[in-house]
Amino acid sequence: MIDRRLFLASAAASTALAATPGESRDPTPDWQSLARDVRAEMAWAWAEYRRYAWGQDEIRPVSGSGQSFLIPGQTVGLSIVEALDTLWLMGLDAELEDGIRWITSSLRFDLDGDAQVFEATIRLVGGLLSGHLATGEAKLLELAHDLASRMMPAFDTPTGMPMRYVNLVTGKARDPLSFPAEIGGGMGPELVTLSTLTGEKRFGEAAIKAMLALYERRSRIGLIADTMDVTTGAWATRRATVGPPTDSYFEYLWDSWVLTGDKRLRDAYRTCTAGILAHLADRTTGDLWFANVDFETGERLNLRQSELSAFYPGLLAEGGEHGAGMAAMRGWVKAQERWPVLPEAFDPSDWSIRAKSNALRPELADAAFTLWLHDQDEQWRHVARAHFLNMKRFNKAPHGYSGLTDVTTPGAFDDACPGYWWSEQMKYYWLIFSDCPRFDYRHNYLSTEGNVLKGLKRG
Ligand code: DMJ
Repeated sequence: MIDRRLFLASAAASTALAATPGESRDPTPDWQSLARDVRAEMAWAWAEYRRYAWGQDEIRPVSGSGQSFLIPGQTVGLSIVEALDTLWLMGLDAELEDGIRWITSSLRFDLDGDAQVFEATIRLVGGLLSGHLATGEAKLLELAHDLASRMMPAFDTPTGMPMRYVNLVTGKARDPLSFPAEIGGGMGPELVTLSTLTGEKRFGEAAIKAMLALYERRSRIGLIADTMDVTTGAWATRRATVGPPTDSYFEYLWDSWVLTGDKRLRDAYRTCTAGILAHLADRTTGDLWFANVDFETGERLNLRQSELSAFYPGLLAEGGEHGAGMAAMRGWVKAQERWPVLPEAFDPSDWSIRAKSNALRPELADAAFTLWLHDQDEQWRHVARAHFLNMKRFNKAPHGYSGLTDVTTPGAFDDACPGYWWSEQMKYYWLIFSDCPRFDYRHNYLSTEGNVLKGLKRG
């Protein structure tokens, strides 16, 4: 039974930022008008990016300039690539054409620099693939194939788990000390999809091998730690968490099973989830949170939460643990009532803030969207609506949307709009409010970066 009081659960606001008043509690919002508002904000932000940072990885929305993100000193138009399928879903077709023109004329990957394999895969390979699936533009697939091919040498390790960085010209890989999200969480769905579209199995096979190699190194109680040497396969730390730097690993076990039907991945997901529910689940506050624990003994370390863990309730529901997902979301909704823009880290035992910035994060909107896809309960739309209205109120800077250096101080912008903003929350808001005719709400797949790799309805 769904607890409809969840959304209304209140926690006293303890910060200078107060939730958007009055209208955020409207019981019967006009979803279509909200969707139009989301689209208008996307179009406005795109125009600002077009004017002040065109072709740069990211806009600096306060100073009205651009900056590189993926490869120091180089730019790959990251924001354009990340925006492609969102623009298409919103029907911002002129903007989309403009972006594709830039990509086909200017984007290349023969760049002599070290790319972080995880980020380049989820953002660029994934963005190009979803852009290709949305538009049919062959050049986007060609570029995704070129970039992934340049990164494959990273997988050439004794364990099959990838190094963190690889030079896109020489193929020289570096940094063997890596994390579950980057080893197994950042490749599966993108590389599997690339294999499907190109017929070249090597991409998906490498990703799945890496995911399973990590899983084989789990502890007796079914947990993984958070740092590993990919050349030796030895753990370098003992902390088990559902937050970073492990988070997407669990997501991609499940997703890759759904995309490939490979039962080894499903079983691995189930074993990991059982270990998490048995040893990390914590109800001491009255809500369901997931603690950080020792991966071999299960001994509790602390209850500190990263904002990035807010995706987890959605994954639990997707993976068959709907009740646990609902329960876990309750705490996050309380956190949003307390801090309209969530801090990067906090401790729900005493609601103390442990890191007061917020890098314009999408995870709570992600979970609301995933839960809504799963059960169509209106309360998730309300959670997404509050997230959107709070973002509009507190993150809107002169030339776009910005992260915050301090969520308790109005106007404390960090002058950065991460690429994922174009691919994630704007898409989640749009899809949850708009009843978009270009999206298949029943059969779809969105990657960890929000790229739609299944469910785009063309023509
Ligand atoms: C995004 O790049 C992806 O959602 C990733 O899985 C985690 N972090 C960011 C957004 O916060």
